[in-house]
Amino acid sequence: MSKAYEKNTITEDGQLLLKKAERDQIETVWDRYEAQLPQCGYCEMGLSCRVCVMGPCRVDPFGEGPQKGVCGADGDIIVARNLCRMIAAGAAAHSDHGRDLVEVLAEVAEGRAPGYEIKDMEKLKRVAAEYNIETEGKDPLKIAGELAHAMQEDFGTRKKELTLVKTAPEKRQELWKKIGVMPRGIDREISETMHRTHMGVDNGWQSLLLHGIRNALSDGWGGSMIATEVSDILFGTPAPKLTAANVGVLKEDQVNIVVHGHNPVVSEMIMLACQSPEMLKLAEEKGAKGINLAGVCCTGNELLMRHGVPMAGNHLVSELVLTTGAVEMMIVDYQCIMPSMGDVAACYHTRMISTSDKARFPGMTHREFHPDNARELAKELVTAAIENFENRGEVYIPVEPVNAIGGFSVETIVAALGGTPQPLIDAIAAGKIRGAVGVVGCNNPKIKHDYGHVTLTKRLIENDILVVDTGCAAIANAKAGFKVADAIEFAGPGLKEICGSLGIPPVLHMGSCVDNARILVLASALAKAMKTDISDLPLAAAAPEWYSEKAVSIGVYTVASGVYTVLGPMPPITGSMNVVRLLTDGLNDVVGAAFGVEPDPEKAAVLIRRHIEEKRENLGLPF
Ligand code: SF4
Ligand code: MSK
Repeated sequence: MSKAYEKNTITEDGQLLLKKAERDQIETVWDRYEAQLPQCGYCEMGLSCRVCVMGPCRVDPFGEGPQKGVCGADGDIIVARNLCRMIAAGAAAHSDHGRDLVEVLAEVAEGRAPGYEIKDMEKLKRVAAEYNIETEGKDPLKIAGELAHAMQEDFGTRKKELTLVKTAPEKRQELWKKIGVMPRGIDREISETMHRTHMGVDNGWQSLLLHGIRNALSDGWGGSMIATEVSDILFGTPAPKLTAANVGVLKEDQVNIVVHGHNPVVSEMIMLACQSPEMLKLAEEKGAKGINLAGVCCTGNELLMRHGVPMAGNHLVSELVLTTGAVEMMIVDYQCIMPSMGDVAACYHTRMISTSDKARFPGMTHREFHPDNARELAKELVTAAIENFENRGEVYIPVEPVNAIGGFSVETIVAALGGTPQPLIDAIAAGKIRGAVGVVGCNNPKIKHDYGHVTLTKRLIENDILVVDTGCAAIANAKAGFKVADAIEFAGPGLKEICGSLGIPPVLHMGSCVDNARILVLASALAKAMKTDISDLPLAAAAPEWYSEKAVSIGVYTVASGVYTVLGPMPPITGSMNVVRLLTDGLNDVVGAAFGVEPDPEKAAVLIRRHIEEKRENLGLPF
């Protein structure tokens, strides 16, 4: 294998398909990244501002050129404003996704969403109870309608605090109240960030960042949590399922349909259409042995968690999946779908379909999904994919898939532990499990593809640290073979013993990006059981290859929830040492946790292990 391909990705399928892409003259994300180098240093440091048209402005980090923008904003203000706007965009993306699910729930309640139904009645009642909705003897559709309405209220401005915030440990809630970051309406916090960062509004870098925290909390304990809870209600709470990952999940003799994006509202309907006898018969008539549905990114994770649908790849290989020539149709919704996908598909027979009223892409056919037409449209699209099978050219699927187990919701983990988190707490207290870490987030061409996730995860589990993961990190770890029961071989002796006795892998797949809310719920359950706050526990988080604004929001709400979080790529904040010091140290005194930044996963593992041992020592747990 040429060194050039090894430089970009550690995955075998990625390297082989990069070679194929070169042969087919396909431009990839890595080519475009190279073409951008050197990237703008002002922007990298967060020191450029285009908030208004007196600018754009930049502040010279060496102190020689201008130190203030035209309006008088200095480096601290500009960096803080830029970061807050990233948080707002990330929180908006997750929360708008959550809103879409609530709208489907409302339509189901009204009987206007054929094909969708309430799959988890128990969860519907439990979540309704959180919203103080009476459920006893009530028709489930009525409960669903009332819950959808109550959740919609969480998006507005009427309330003093979001409903699901009360599931956080009491000490944490008290702290948020005390420092003034208790999130109110989800839309309100986003809107207030945009207001505060307008020219001439909030010019205190500390007060800006404090509001950034409140905004991010409205995502983690609001929009994202709502997205996860409603997805479980509508499509079922995940339970462990056997699945597989890497491009080898595509099948040469079947119609391959790939779903890409984030929202299960579309992908669930596509899955049902793929399973229908009518479609399977048509596929057979067209010479295919079946219909193979696979995922890319988080809408794939949603299907993997609930149904074991396999994953063809994560963010950075989304273009490469198409270079197999084996994909009859890719159906996308929103978020993390590179606008280049249509260009790549045009070189093969692949049909590209966009489905969301809020996301268009060049080179794609737009077929909009709504709750009332989803079932019929899904069938129409699957039919078109089947008909495209005969147009296939050369097919190149160069690897065998790797098996994995997905579907570890909090409910499943607690059930595996015997109905209470106590056995996990006992294992942590005895030192068999030193602590737990959430490895989450994206890929980014600035870090060798999957190297950050896989190396960090490997180092953590071999040191008896349980890993839970989501998003593209979870797909990387599945491809690396960390998600089968036999993967305990990679684990240290204590973790091996515990996971071995429970029959679970040492790396637990907890879902999509919005499902980081599941990790919050788990951390909260541990803290409550130990009668303490999340920040006292031997926990950490990492986003070794993050790229997205959503990841900024996730990182901030995780830290604000009391969890030390190590980022791989440096966020654009180095233009302000005040902001850097606050985020990497000062926040410890404010929320009991802070950020670390370390692009080398070997070193990040050391930082995390040190942190976990320190927390253990503070709790008086054995070394
Ligand atoms: Fe320049 Fe200030 Fe306008 Fe930003 S807000 S572009 S720093 S004048
Ligand atoms: S898809 S946000 S690249 S994890 Fe959720 Fe992956 Fe990051 Fe998108």
